[in-house]
Amino acid sequence: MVEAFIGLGSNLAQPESQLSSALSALSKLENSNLLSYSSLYLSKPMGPKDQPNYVNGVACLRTSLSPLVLLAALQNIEQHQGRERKEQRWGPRTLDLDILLYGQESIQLPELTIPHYGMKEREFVLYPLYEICPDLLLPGDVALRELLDNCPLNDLQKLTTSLEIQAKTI
Ligand code: ROI
Repeated sequence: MVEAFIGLGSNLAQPESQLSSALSALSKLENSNLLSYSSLYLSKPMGPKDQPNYVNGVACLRTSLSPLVLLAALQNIEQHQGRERKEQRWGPRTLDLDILLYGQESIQLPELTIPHYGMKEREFVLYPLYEICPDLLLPGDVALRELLDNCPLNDLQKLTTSLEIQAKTI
């Protein structure tokens, strides 16, 4: 079993509900336990500015699914929640689920890069991640705290939405 961190994001079709449903789906994933998840955060769009603000969060999953099987499972949840693959690359989306980290593994495949290529500069990933795992070390012994110290908040706001998805207590 490894601990995988998943980034969640949405800026269409009731983003907070999208993330709540996605967390619920993650809690039911085969061969996996949802260990914890962050608060939801409101963030300014990275990329084109003519799109709604995003709601972002991070979840920690303990899983025995391989990285590619986990990726397929996440894509399945995205599709189920109305994600259209033809959406423009940096455009709005109903639900984005990214594998940020998969244990201490570094993976470079055409369809999957871990650690996620943009995560080290994205406030909407680093701050929620810090909330659930402040002592986290990324592959190469990079401290999350260091990355955070170099990452401006960029108007990131923690939302007060209360989520009621059952995470496994360890
Ligand atoms: N911007 C924010 N704030 N949050 C996201 O999740 C997000 N996802 C994306 C792009 C378009 C890069 N911008 C984003 O895919």
